[in-house]
Amino acid sequence: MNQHIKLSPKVEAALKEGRPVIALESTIISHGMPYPQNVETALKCEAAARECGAEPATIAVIGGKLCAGLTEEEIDYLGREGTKVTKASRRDLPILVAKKADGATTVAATMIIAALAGIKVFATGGIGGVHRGAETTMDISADLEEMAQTPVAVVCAGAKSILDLGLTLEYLETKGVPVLGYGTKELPAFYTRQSGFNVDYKVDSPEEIASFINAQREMDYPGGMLIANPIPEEYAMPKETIDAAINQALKEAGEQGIKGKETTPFLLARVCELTGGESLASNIQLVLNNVRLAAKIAAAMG
Ligand code: PSU
Ligand code: MN
Repeated sequence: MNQHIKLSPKVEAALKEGRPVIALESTIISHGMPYPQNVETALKCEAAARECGAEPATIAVIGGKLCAGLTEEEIDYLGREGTKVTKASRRDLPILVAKKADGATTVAATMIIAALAGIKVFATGGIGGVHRGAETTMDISADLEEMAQTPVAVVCAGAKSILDLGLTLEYLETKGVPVLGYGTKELPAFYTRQSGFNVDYKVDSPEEIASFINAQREMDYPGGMLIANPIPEEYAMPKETIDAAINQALKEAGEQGIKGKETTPFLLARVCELTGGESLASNIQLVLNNVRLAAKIAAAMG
């Protein structure tokens, strides 16, 4: 294995024995949620994966090592340090490795490390995508390019409407990334089950999803898959509440000239503040829901 990869003993054993393993990201811990809910959620995700029969591999860069499987202390450290930890996407990995530094991995960087470790399924909350106004800013998350070239299936709850969901789907289509809706024809919009945009294929069981991923892997060409799993009905938020918070956050980002990698964390934090924590409770539940589905998919892949 790559000299820069470090597997935890549990992840290493599970991979060696061919047991199901799922990847979990760490930008969601340091930049996506406030402390201490970020650490509590990360630990709950690991427990939920195990309950559903998969070993969790929470992924981050620690001391320049590409780690798959973190200790509780490492998760606590990422959560406490929060935005002081480098948000690490594809372009940041070589620098962090060379400097023996720490980084909380985005969907893109988590996919890279998962693929290097031999992990095929990954659960997160929301993916990065094409930002609103990208026709002039060109702000398009590296997550989308990663799904086009790295063989990892990503389970998410759609994308937040801080993004342009229509353009995000167009981009994924161009890049040849299949977008599946679990029990739905419609792309969910993270806090809400509906977005007004359709996915490519509706799927109804973890087994069916597993068969698609296995077929993609058997053909041996690059690229991943996106599985959109709607937030459970009871935790979904009223569209008007969330739209108002997102529009306000976008307006403030524009006024304050927020750019580049700061954009997504800024918008996530403002939406959370503006909805007074209601969105955080929904966020936690949808992540857990995605972890359970990813674990079932990994188990069904055989
Ligand atoms: N969207 C969310 N929660 C998150 C993120 C996005 O609803 O935590 C994080 C993920 O780690 C994602 C990253 O990969 O933000 C995308 O950042 P950017 O747009 O800068 O690529
Ligand atoms: Mn960006």
